[in-house]
Amino acid sequence: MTTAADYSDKIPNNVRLHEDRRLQRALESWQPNFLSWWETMGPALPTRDVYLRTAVNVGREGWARFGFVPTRDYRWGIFLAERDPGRMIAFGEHKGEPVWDKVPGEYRAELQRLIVVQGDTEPASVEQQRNLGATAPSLYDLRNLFQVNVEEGRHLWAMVYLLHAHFGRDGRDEAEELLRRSSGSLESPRILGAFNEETPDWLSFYMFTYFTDRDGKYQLGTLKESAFDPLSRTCEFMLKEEAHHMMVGTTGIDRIVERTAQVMVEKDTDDVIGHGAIPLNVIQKYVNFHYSVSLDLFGSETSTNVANYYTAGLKGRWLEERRRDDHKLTSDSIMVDAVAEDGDIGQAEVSALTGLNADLRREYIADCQSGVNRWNKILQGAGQPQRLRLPHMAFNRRVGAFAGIEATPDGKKLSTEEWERRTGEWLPDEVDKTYVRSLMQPVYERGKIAAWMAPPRNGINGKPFDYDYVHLS
Ligand code: BYC
Repeated sequence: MTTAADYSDKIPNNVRLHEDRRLQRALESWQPNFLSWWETMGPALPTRDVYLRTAVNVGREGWARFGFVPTRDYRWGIFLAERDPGRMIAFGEHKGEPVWDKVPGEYRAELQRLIVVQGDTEPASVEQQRNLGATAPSLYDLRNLFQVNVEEGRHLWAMVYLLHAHFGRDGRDEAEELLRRSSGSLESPRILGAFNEETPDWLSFYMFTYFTDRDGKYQLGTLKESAFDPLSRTCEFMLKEEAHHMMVGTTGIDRIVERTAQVMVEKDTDDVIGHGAIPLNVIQKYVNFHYSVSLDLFGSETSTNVANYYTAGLKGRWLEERRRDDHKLTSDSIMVDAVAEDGDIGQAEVSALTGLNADLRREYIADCQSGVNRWNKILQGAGQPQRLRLPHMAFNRRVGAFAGIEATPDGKKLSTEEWERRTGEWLPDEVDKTYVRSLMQPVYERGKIAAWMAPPRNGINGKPFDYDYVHLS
């Protein structure tokens, strides 16, 4: 049994922090730095309070409570899912051995690296979304933005806890670095590409929560399999919170497509620009952008890093225990996307271990497709023949097999000159971005919604859409 967090503690937690004074003090000395980062890099819109979910426990029943909280007083806790005392390593060369409560010396550097990369994305997304409150389409959406932001803040705490508790001096230094790097900075950018892109408008926000947060779901899913049990338990609990972020992205795009389709029907035109909605071709360009930069987050098609992580037991596969193989993969192979010597886009056979990034990316792509199918059903329901789609794997890639070539969304290779001339056909250009930004006018009136988006079907925690989810100051 785990205990509920005590919210009278400086750092609410279910890890018995009070039993380790040194660790508690170290985290308490990181806390003011986190809070000053939150003040300067977190949500810029001043609010009195927001109707938020706060994690209080990790059990099946009642793991969170809802209530109005001033965001500056939000309490970021440390939560690990319950320990399974009989848990065994499920894959790699240590398969069948008991999981580790401590970091084995030989894997220290790799584990630290994985935790730092994961940790780096969390504050990055908060930074990217900092100014969105100024243009929220409704109080409901504004509240969801803040919910996502505070939980990403908590996920940073989750990784910082691991760094402080298990990686000594190096871990503490890395925890400071996580607050020092910043999204889009020239001198010290965030580690992964997608986390240095801008999220300047709400269409981008929903695309980000759909495509980029979904990479989070898959990466956390593989770290949940880790032989390092504290990492596994942390990720298991993070995934619980992550489900809401997925919902925000999926239904956010649903509602934009729904509104666009509605206007197309009402006005009997594809050209919805004059009517305040977002045209389907612009939505498609945003899909193309966010999907392709998120594909890059999976690393290269062939990677010795990922093979080493797997063999050592540090990072598994998505739903590892459901795979029907030996969970070692030493003699297996897998087909991955590749560019042939003649420059053609094709496939190559590689060892299953080095192809694990491609394996995970494949799971991710299938999941992304399910959203596109939903949006197309909305179009179909409105009697519209147009369809959205995911661009080809090779489109707009900067990491992996296709980093060196350019291709159309259909996967046809292009020369660099042609790519440069035609990218505006496939990726948002200045005209698209300016139009989308022009729609971003705040709607802070209870029960009202911006004209470019349909209202949600349900509110939060049983409350109606027209609830006063946010009190502005
Ligand atoms: N940008 O061997 P390779 C989330 C680097 S999102 C820049 O192909 P590997 C969230 C790579 O680090 C989930 N650099 O890749 C979402 C390596 O550098 P080193 C975040 C990149 O190592 C929304 C070199 O290129 N979690 O949680 O097999 C809101 C060769 O790479 C990129 C994780 O990613 C890139 N896109 O796999 C909030 C899990 N890609 O080491 C949160 C932890 C690769 O040679 N991370 N590089 O200096 C990992 O598992 C792996 O580090 C990666 C890369 C999957 C990212």
